[in-house]
Amino acid sequence: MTLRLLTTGAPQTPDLPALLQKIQAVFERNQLSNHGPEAQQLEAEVSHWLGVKHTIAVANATLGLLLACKALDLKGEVVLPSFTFPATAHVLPWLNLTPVFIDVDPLTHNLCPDRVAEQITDRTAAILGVQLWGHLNHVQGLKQVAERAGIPLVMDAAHALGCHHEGVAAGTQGSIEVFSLHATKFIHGLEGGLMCTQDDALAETLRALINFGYHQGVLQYAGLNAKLNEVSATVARHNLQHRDAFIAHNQAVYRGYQEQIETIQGLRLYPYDPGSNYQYMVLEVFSGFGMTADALQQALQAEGVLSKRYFTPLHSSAPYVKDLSGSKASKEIVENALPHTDALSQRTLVLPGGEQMTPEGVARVGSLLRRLGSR
Ligand code: T4K
Repeated sequence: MTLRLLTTGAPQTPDLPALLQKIQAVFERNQLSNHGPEAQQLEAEVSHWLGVKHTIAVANATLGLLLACKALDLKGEVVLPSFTFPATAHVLPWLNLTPVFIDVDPLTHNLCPDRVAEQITDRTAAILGVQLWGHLNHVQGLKQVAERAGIPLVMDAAHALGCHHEGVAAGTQGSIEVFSLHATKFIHGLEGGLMCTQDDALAETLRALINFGYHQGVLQYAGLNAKLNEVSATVARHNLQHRDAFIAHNQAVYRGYQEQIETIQGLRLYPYDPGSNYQYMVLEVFSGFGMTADALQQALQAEGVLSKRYFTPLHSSAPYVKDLSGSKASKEIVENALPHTDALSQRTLVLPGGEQMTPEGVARVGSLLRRLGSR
């Protein structure tokens, strides 16, 4: 019997025949881009769902973050975590902004507001927080730190669509928050992103920046082309209709993994809050397991289970060590490693999740982990 390949990041697109009909209608309408009806509907639906005043669809979250920093006209340093996907940081050098990488909390994998407050100086232009794995508990704290310092809070909410904490939804707290609609995400539009803000003026600027800088037909900024096309918007709207089923399924897969993993020495499953979308099945591999995360990834791959290792510590990665040489931030990076970031990047592995995972699939991964751990 051939076993099915299980892959981290497998896209979820239910009810394909219905989706294909909707895509056909896009081509029949003959408006394929330039803020067409699908993009407009997507924005309205997301704003209504999250309770945020403005949602602006964008070509991907990386461009969304870049344009968020541009719209806020930031100058100087930006405080951000080192343990994140490179896109979070990569937008900064494009705008001549200097990243100040700080360590994350080893339990939540996210920024700790008190540590962020310690790093704020008169050069700090903004806080660039991340809702890594859809974790939101630190957002109110970050917002308070930003308000006290009189600087904006940009949230990289790439992982956090549909997540909420104590009644507050992701997308509603930062000056601008940016979600990803990449193929691997909870809700995807092949590629895509969403920029959310409660601020009318920022929303207008963002709308101009994604459209070459045209504001009400007048060229006002050196903008980009970062519009979301109509097919991507259609796919995202289609998937959005299935969001409750996605979350329920993700939750069931997560609980299945919990049962499988709780008795295995040296493994920890990332603890989710109930308001999460439960998208990522994040495993931490400690020395008690008897195998490193790298070795475990290879052993799983040999059995047809494709996991992903996240994240490269950005503070010591080539673009930033080189770009910052000579600056104060760079010296701190060399002199003080970020111990939690370094340790997490050594031990974190994301297991397959999403609609491909049946209870049998979860049991298969669980029994592999038990067998590999007891070697
Ligand atoms: N901020 C954060 C915190 C992020 O995590 C991300 C992206 C961003 C910002 C930027 O968002 P976008 O600009 O992308 O909207 C993947 C995704 O490409 C990336 O979007 C995502 N985060 C990141 C966490 O994961 P990679 O390079 O690690 O994985 P990739 O693209 O090789 O895909 C992972 C696995 O998924 C593959 O091994 C196979 C499977 N896969 C992937 C695709 C694209 C499929 O089965 N089918 C597919 O079509 O970045």
